Amino acid sequence: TGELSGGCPFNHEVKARSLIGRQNKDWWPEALPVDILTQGGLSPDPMGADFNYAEAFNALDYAALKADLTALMTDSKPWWPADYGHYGPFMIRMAWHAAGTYRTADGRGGANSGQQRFAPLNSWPDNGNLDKARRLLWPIKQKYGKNISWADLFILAGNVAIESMGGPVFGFGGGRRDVFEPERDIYWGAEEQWVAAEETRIQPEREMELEHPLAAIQMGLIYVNPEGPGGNPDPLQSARDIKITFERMAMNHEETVALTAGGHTFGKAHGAGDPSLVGDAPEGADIAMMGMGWTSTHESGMGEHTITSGIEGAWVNTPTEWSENYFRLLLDYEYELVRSPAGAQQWQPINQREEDKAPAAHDPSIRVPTMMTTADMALKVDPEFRAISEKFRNDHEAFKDAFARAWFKLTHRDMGPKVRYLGPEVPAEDLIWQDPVPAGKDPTSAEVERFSKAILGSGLTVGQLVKAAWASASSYRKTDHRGGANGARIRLDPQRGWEVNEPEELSRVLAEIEELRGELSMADAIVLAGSAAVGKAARDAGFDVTVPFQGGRGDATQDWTDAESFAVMEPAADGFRNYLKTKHSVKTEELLVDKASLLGLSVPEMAVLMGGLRVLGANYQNRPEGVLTNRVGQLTNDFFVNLLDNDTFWEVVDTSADEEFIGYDRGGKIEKWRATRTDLIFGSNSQLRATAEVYAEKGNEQLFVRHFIDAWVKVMNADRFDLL
Ligand code: HEB
Repeated sequence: TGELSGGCPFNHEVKARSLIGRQNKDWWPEALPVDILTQGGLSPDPMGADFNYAEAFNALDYAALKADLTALMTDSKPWWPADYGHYGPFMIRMAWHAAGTYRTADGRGGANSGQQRFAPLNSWPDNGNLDKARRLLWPIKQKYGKNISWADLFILAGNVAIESMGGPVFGFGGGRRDVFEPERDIYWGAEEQWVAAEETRIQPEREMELEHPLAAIQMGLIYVNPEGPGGNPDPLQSARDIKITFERMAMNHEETVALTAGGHTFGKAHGAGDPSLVGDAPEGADIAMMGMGWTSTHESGMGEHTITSGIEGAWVNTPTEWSENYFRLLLDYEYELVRSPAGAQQWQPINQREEDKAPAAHDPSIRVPTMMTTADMALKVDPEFRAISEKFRNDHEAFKDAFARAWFKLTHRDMGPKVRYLGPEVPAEDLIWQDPVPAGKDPTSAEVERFSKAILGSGLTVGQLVKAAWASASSYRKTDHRGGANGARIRLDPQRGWEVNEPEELSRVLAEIEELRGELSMADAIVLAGSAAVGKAARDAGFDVTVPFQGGRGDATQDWTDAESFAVMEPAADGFRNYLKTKHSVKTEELLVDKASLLGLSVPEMAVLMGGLRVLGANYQNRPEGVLTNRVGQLTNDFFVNLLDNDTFWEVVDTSADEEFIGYDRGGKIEKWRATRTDLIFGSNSQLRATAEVYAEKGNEQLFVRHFIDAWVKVMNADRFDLL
């Protein structure tokens, strides 16, 4: 498991990597290819596109569900007996690992689609035995059916677990709709092995930085190795890894300490015996195991004999009650390095008092020493973490509040704005990481008409208006539902200063829009300006169309904009504007596909927007690449017609850069066009070419315009959750 057998398909000398890295097919080449049935756009979702999860959730008997979950916590099953008779800690770990894959760089990972049910996450070493936690929830999932998604249930089970052990909880918002297939769009890394000691991703002596967008130290981990970097029990180095990985999870250092300490106030680690007796992870396990894995032949293989991480023992003497004991034991005792029965390195209190020992998980008459992992020791040894730990130790209320809030953030970070939260336990308080936007108001159609006329008469070009609207709306990403045109954060820091947005030109365009907007919000006016320009461009090309506009956006304030958390969203490339900040190890055309994927676009939508934006004049700095038309500013299919013209041949400008190309007329090598990789890929890639051909065909000019407008409106409205 977790190792690729046979020859390595990678040339290690080559730095270039593919966008998505290793996929399930690489790890489990023999897995059933269910995905062949999703070819041709056939959805694997048995609930169908018409299913409205919000409606179903709102019809849920929430109190009854919570009561059932509470009862489950202490209903120990013989096939996987609960430690201390309480499944609470186990459920917290499950919820934490569901949410903890979230990463800020691309918004991917996280709890919002129930991915822990699928490979590779269901089989990651770090998720060991969580298959049982999910299976314990099945009778409840089955009972409440469509009214609660798995994704919501994982997080709610974590909350109920905390509550049932007396811990603090800040709230719960439902609304995570399940998906029915493993994610294919996520880069988990390029390693050939999971949790391989020599392959830890941060190695300061080799001056390696954790590669973006990754947020875990090794393939197969949610964050860091509990035994220390590469298995080296060095708490200071562990602190470094923890800081980086939790920052990538959107957690500052105080939140990181609160979360870890609060989490390890509960439960225990499992390392009762020889880890080589543990069988294959779920995805590679025997069919009779029915989707469960890690079968262990160490004694009974469960209960007191469980092997998960290999570390053994509880952190505190009261593992099923919220308490102050974590910081007390961490800070009051000196610790020595010992080995667990599974051979893992862990830390044990020296001269531990009898009353500070923990009950054995399946026999309360026996008391056993508590332990700390190397990662816990980081909170004691690293000076910055230490100061926070002492603060929390001396102020338990502050710790409680910090844990509750950090847990809420962890588990809701990828749900987007608060309008998406459902249920009776949504906290009233606004939190800055929710990117709050005040409610807007729907403008009258007279106002819409007045502004459209005024802005088109302002002297600004179609390209300028389209670019401003695109810059505003295309910051959206469906992965964590952040960004988008609502709030008009394009006029705030940091977005207004992003290079891709051409700050000086943008500020001139925004000033003009501001002056003319009247009663419209800025957010509405920016979108409407772009849409009016698209409409004009279509009419100038001879098409009688209107571009639908839906107003009602609000304007956010700078105070309620977390500049730091938006900074990571700055595009390193935007193929739609033919913008590339610096050349990447990933091919430029892959960055376009990634951007399209974050926007939730289909192949035809991506193509039609690309081709349309080029001829409208929306290129970064009005660069000539890809503007394959002689009538810039008119919405035509010229891009596709000229791109696929057999009389043109293309040559690279600079072979080493391999980014820019010149298109020559075959008869005489006369320069006709300029283009980038992002442009040429629509002629060179067979699948994109097939789509490009459709839009270049005679008779499809109108179809192209219609599709462009549909895709444009989709992007403009991508973040209008208030309309759903
Ligand atoms: Fe934890 C458990 C590590 C964070 C919560 N953890 C655990 C374990 C380990 C760990 C190794 C054991 C497992 C077994 O079973 O064996 N963590 C860790 C690390 C980190 C963490 C390294 C980073 C620093 N946690 C965390 C957090 C949380 C948690 C943040 C929440 C909030 N955990 C937890 C719990 C548990 C654990 C609750 C218990 C579980 C049971 O009991 O089952």
